[in-house]
Amino acid sequence: MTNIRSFKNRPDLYENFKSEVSIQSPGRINLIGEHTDYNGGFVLPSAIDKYIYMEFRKNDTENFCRLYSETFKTGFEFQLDKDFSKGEGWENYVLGVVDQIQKMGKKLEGFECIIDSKLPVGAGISSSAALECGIASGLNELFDLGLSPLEIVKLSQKAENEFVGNNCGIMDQYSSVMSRKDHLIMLDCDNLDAEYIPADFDDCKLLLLNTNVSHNLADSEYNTRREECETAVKKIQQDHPKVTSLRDVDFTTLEQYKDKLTQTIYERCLYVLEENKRVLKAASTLKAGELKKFGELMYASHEGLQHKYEVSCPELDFLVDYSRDKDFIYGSRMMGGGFGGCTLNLIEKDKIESYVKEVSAAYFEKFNIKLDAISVSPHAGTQITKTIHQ
Ligand code: GAF
Repeated sequence: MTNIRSFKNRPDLYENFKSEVSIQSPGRINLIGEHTDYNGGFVLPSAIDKYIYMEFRKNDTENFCRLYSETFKTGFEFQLDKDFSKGEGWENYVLGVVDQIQKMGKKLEGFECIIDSKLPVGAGISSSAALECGIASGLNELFDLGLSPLEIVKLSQKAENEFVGNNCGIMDQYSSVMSRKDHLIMLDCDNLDAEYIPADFDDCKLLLLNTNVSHNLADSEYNTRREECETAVKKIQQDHPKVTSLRDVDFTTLEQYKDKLTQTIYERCLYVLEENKRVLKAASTLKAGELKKFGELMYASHEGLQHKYEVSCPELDFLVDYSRDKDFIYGSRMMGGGFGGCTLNLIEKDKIESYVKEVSAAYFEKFNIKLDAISVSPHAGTQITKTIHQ
């Protein structure tokens, strides 16, 4: 028997809600360092000023929980004391987090939650991590669970790996929770050392162009890429037992294994090694204010993702190619897992309006799909905006 009952269209739940804890949980951007997190490598992300808003309250029951998404007009109910079966879509991100919290031995009671998301789904700005981390942060506050921010990050990632079944790395959850306003996080995903770099883009801004496509091979191909990298690590480990991830492999060693790996797996690894090098370089160009050099690294990252890692798609490639001869765009690349979602563009502020008009028309003519433009800035991670503990 399933423990979950889904329902639709209950605006009354939203209208009469007396909240005890309010959370805003942000999406994220990643300037460079894609598919490196689960390889123990480097990333350069930040939360953005676009959020999922959540309201929580206790309901004086031991086990009854009810959540409603004002955005999707769908909701579901479940019991804490029963085994969780899987739900549909967004329900699983919530259930996965509740499951992890209970597995940590933390005591929850019945609660209700209303969700209002301003993050587009499938755009590669990690609405799923925002939902997981927001639920974990809200329950932490409501029930005084004593979870640290890093515990929230880790349990949310675990929820996605173990309950949802996406073998994601830690970047999205880390940036959703740990970001600081106007800073990028130079994160070493091997040991979680983080350096906060001021995000000073001078006359430029970060512009997301949402392809509004999300090809359905994204999840399966993501897990395949991860397996390909792990296959290479296992091979190399036979002679080098200290190697635990591609982070421990240098270019010379990889070359020695070229004939022992398939051409595809070799290319995947080469991309990861090159991307890690690019992230380190990108961080130093940013600190030196060399934005044009930074932009070149973004283009190089896209090339690698397109040809060696093969996670791009025609819509993303079109947008990156379209920007190439525009001297007011310093860099452009696909962002996130790939196969759809957004490109991230470093563009001169005063050219944004006219460029968006031009590229939207060209994109529509080519694919018959509307392009969405979202201007973003690095912002703080998950915030508690109201709490019973104040
Ligand atoms: C997705 C994953 F969730 C991240 O962990 C990361 O691997 C990213 O794709 C690619 O860089 O957003």
